[in-house]
Amino acid sequence: MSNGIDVRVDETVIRQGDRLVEVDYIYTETRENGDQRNYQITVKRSDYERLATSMNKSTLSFDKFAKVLRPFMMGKFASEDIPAAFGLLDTDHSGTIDLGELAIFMPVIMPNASPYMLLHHIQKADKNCDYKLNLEEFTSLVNQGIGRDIALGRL
Ligand SMILES: [Ca+2]
Repeated sequence: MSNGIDVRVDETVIRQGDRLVEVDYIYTETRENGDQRNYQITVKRSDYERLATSMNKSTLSFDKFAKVLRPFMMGKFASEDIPAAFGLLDTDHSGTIDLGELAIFMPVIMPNASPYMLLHHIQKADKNCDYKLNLEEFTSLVNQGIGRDIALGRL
């Protein structure tokens, strides 16, 4: 997480006409001792749709996926997008996101995300310990940069 680490996020969005074709996030993490690390996450519509079709799992459309991905990847730098992302993940409109709903976002970007790994991350923001996230808890998860940890496969 971000204790003593300065994180910079660069976002690139590529469109053809009004069709979103690729999203790209580059992180530069600078530690207190000056060490720098770079990470990149690139998702192309063509790859996403091919993988999504090949999987026997529920997935989001690429456009919805990109709307959820943005706050996940950018954390507090995309706070204004959190309510819309929450609404897309809360597919049964219960006012909370459970593990199954969160898992719908994961398979293409994080094919190896296990329910245990997701639960581990959810617990960092699940204040009332019901294994679900309400909007306030989801906002806290995103603002803490945990979405980035999940996408990069960190514990
Ligand atoms: Ca729900």
